[in-house]
Amino acid sequence: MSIQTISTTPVAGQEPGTSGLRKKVDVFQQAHYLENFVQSIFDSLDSVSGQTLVLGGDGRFYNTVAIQTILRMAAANGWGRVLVGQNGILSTPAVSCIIRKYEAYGGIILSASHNPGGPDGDFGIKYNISNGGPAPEKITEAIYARSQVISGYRISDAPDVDLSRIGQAEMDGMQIEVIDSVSDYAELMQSLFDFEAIRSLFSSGFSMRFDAMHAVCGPYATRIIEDELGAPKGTVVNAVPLADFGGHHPDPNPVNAAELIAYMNGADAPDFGAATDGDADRNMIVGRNFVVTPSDSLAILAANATRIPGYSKGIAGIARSMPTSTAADRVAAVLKIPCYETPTGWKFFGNLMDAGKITLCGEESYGTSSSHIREKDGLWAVLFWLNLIASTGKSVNALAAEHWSRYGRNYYSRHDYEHVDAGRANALITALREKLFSLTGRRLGSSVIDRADDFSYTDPIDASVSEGQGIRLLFADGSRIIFRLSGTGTVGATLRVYFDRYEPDKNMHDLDPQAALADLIGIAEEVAGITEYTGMSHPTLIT
Ligand code: VG1
Ligand code: CO
Repeated sequence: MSIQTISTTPVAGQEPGTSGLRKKVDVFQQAHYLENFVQSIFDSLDSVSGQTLVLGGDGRFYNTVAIQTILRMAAANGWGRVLVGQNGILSTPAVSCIIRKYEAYGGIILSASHNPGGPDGDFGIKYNISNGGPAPEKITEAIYARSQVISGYRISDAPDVDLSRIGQAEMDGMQIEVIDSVSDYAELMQSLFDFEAIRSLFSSGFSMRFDAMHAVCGPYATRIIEDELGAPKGTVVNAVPLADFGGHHPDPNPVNAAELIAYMNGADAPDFGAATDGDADRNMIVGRNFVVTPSDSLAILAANATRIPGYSKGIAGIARSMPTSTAADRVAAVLKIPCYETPTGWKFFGNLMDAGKITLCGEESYGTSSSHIREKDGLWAVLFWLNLIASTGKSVNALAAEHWSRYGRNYYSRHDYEHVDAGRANALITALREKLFSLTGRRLGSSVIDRADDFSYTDPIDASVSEGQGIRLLFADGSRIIFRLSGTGTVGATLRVYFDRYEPDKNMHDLDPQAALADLIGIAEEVAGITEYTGMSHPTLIT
């Protein structure tokens, strides 16, 4: 076997977005496309010689091909050891867990997360650093810069490695360990939650449906919820990861997980429902006829954290992404702990966790997690809720209602306008940016804009600055409207408009969120001219 250097030329657009590089599968299939990007990752790191890399993906189409290429390139670039999930399968939280546990140098995750898969779907690749978290902007910017000047990549001509069996292999002096995809993660979950209490809950007849959406959480949820916690077989549905996710969009929100929602609204609904996304880092928590918003989920977990063994000593602080509702801020104020507001994307939480400033964090996009790893963690959130239900004896609905009556309710919704012409979407944001000054102090209906700005974040730990993170309209009564463009899409642009309104009055906690937010929704149209810019009179997705 020999190591070759293949000459190549830069490909435009290899710029990682909110969470890695995501493109259509056929883009990744172009000659040298994947190789260029992987070599750019390796070239952007300090010496990788002899280091350990963790490698796995969510099982989507092209996963198995890409894994073999990356193994050959890792060997040719002098990595000492690669820990790869059996059959190339590792969830995003599992990669984070394994990097930390085995003190690896970093990890590569093959996933386009909640984006659809299959030959006509999306593929993606993200690099995680030694703390287990997504590479910070300093590194993603270096990777992109490198990809724009690359002239060659190194690759071995070794044959494919058999990844179907757990065990060891060797490639050009590099050790390859095929590891069980679930064990390390399952062990970590056991160390955080009261498995005994959850087992008793299930043995007393508590019923649940976990929808793995034909994505990577299936094997994890089956092993932990059915095999270890004793939930009846069949509790986890759509449990076998499929290369095209069964043709669905593996995004656990009420629209894309409609089947679960219908089941939870039906006459025979179980006590508890949950779903996770393509790479198992997102989660949706569902009660009977009721969906917990992710922003509320973060706040409720924070308020109840001391009931959970892994957090019994309390939490140091909370962080939420800027568009996420301010529900968690109210809990932090009562607990007298800090609440940080970061730009969208998990990479901004890592520094705060490494410095011990926060324990829990979350995003409105169905992401919640804690400092047990450095990624969002879908199954962790589900186990947290199960532990909470077991220790309080209360239903999801009751836990949420009690939370609102104590802290008030944040009505919250996100409106997405997908597949917008990129030029038009950028023009909308630019026009808003130009109006910021004149918007401050303006009265719209019964609301007054206290402040209008473009969110900028200075990392409290390393002082790095991230600008242009979303247009914020902050109203005098605490309501907020936020506009930003997605950084994970692969076709045109997606405009996201986020609405957040606080309602302290207990008697007003049963409104339909869209009705409760109607005034703000009208103001967003008036201020931004969404219909005119996008050509759409309604959002394509409301969550
Ligand atoms: C979206 C979400 C963001 C999340 C990101 C990755 O990004 O809004 O909160 O961190 O996806 O999630 P954007 O730029 O499209 O709004 V996942 O589950 O794709 O790793
Ligand atoms: Co995801």
